[in-house]
Amino acid sequence: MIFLAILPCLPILAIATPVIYDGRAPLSLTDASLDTSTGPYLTAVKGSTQNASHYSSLLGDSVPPTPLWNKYSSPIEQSISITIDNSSVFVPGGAAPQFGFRRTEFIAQANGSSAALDAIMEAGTTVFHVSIQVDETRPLNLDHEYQIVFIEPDDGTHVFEIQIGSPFTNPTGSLPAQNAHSFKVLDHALNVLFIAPCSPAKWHNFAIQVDWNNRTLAVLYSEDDAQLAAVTKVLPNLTASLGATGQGDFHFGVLKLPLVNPADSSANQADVAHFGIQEGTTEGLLYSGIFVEQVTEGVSVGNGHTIPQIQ
Ligand SMILES: *[C@@H]1O[C@H](CO)[C@@H](O)[C@H](O)[C@H]1NC(C)=O
Ligand SMILES: *[C@@H]1O[C@H](CO)[C@@H](O)[C@H](O)[C@H]1NC(C)=O
Ligand SMILES: *[C@@H]1O[C@H](CO)[C@@H](O)[C@H](O)[C@H]1NC(C)=O
Ligand SMILES: *[C@@H]1O[C@H](CO)[C@@H](O)[C@H](O)[C@H]1NC(C)=O
Ligand SMILES: CC(=O)N[C@H]1CO[C@H](CO)[C@@H](O)[C@@H]1O
Repeated sequence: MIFLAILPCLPILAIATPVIYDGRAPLSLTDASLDTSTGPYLTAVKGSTQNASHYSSLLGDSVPPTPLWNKYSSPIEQSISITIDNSSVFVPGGAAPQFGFRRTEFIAQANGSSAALDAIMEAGTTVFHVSIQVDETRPLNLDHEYQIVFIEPDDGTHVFEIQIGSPFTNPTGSLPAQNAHSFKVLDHALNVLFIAPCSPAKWHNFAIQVDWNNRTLAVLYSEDDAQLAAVTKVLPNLTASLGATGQGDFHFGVLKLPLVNPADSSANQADVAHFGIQEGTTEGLLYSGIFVEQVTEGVSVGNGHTIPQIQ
């Protein structure tokens, strides 16, 4: 009896809400599966001259994933390293190489299709979970804008976005911009909803609750093993489109915008995808804790706990 009395209260490890997409890299996933886009990620958005495993890798037990979903048991996932270098020039099918950007992004997919997943993941009210840690061996240059998590419908807008660095401006403003060193969560109209200082060696845990019918957003946040808590109210996001037009691929990774090149024509200076200054350095971020859930049974906040949908 005494034994029972002193046992700690063990939390329930299962996530209660239906998980629609689980992007927590299984321990069995290998870099070879990244090359072939086998598994939870489509890895096509990268430099055209190298395989995906040149730009991204699975970290096994070398960098523990966010403790939020991995604290009370052996990790259920491995962290992912996503990097860019000067060869990270994406060539969209049939279009001009994007010499203005450097980018490596993973896209959520299920059964080899992102579109089929989008239709399920982007209906009703769903919550997008992602944890981010800086890669201290490959620091970002925060004079640039980095778009690191977003949902992109066909019109190229973002339903929401997580950004770090100095927002691109033409002409270039004073650098680094205010809050360049913080993560920013933006709505579809690019209003900043939430700012989180970026600290080394910490997991920054974000969750974005999206109501796809009423077009609202709410943001939850925590660091390391602290439970997620709402950091905004439910906010309107009415510039986003309704229905299939408003659905798009769920991206995470490193998309680095250029700085304006004073030597370019004014038309080219405004063409961020194809022109501008890039240093060509190797830079990266670490990801874990990626999944999408329905809110029918609440929002998972970590350590086995859920809270009701943010109202
Ligand atoms: C990409 O991977 C394939 C299959 O392993 C290999 O044959 C090819 O040489 C690799 N390409 C580069 C650029 O390393
Ligand atoms: C980076 O790549 C661009 C485009 O291919 C090239 O013009 C530039 O010289 C390269 N920069 C470095 C530092 O290698
Ligand atoms: C993927 O396939 C499984 C097994 O057939 C199915 O249960 C699941 O709904 C599919 N997911 C999507 C997004 O199509
Ligand atoms: C969504 O909007 C409908 C009416 O447009 C309203 O009845 C409902 O309460 C709203 N739901 C939320 C979660 O705001
Ligand atoms: C936070 C916020 O209110 N964001 C925007 C959501 O969409 C509407 C469009 O109607 C904007 O006016 C809001 O600023």
